Amino acid sequence: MNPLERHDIPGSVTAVSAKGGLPALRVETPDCSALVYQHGAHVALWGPREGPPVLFMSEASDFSPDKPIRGGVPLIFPWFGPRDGAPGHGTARITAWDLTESLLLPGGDVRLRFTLPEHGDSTSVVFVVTLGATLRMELIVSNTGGSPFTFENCLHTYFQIADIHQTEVRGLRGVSYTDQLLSLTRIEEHGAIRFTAETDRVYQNTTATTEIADPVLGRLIRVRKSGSLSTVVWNPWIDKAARMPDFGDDEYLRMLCVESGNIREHAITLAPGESSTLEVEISVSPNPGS
Ligand code: TA6
Repeated sequence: MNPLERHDIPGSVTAVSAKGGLPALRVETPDCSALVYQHGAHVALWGPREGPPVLFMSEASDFSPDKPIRGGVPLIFPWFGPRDGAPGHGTARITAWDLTESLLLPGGDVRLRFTLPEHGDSTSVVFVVTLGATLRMELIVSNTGGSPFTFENCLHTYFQIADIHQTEVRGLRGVSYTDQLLSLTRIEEHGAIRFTAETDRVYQNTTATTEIADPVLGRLIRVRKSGSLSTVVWNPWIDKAARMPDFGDDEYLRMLCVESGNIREHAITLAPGESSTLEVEISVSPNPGS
């Protein structure tokens, strides 16, 4: 019995046994096709019904209960990055979330609501995803305990592109970043970001909407966010791609992460009873010139 079956909506939402036998929901709306796993409440596929997906998924990704899925939108909580003796990028993305609601909205969009099961701290964590012509995601953390709670969060989104050499990221001009490879801080971005090597940058104190210009696919992917002061831009390039067992050696050519969250100095501290919402909306427009 698929634990998600009771949330089926005929013609729109179908519980399936997806890769690795993991329970997932296949979603079809008038404007999009999507696949959302219970594991990590992970949006693994989203894009227009015709044409290339907007989210990237590695052909080599693991689909097992104790591993993160390499692609789509990993939900990063309650910490970002490595931590001694604990899973990198936190535990939320390797936990099976509870699906509490599936809703067919007027106009045909589908809304899914997941909650993170008991996870050893005094917070409630809810993920709401609305699937349609745009992909809208909200990660809502509430402090249900009696003392302050500090955490990092991030929607670690993998985008599909045609050729990293011809792709650029716009919108971060003037924003300073930390280069994770050089651990240099406060380098100011002077214009559009282009890629010629491994790129791992944490842009801080920015609420900017970013755009990924893909002239080969002739599309502009727009990433609008709220409740976020950090944007991470990452491409593993050749050597790191080769070191990642769940990632094809040449897949760096066809993917790019633009991640939205609150990390490092922008970690969030909630007082008892307080909540915070990280929201990201992804949209795509044709842009032959890009
Ligand atoms: O967001 C960039 C980053 O922190 C990179 O340093 C790289 O490690 C990437 O996340 C992927 O992390 P993962 O734990 O999913 O392999």
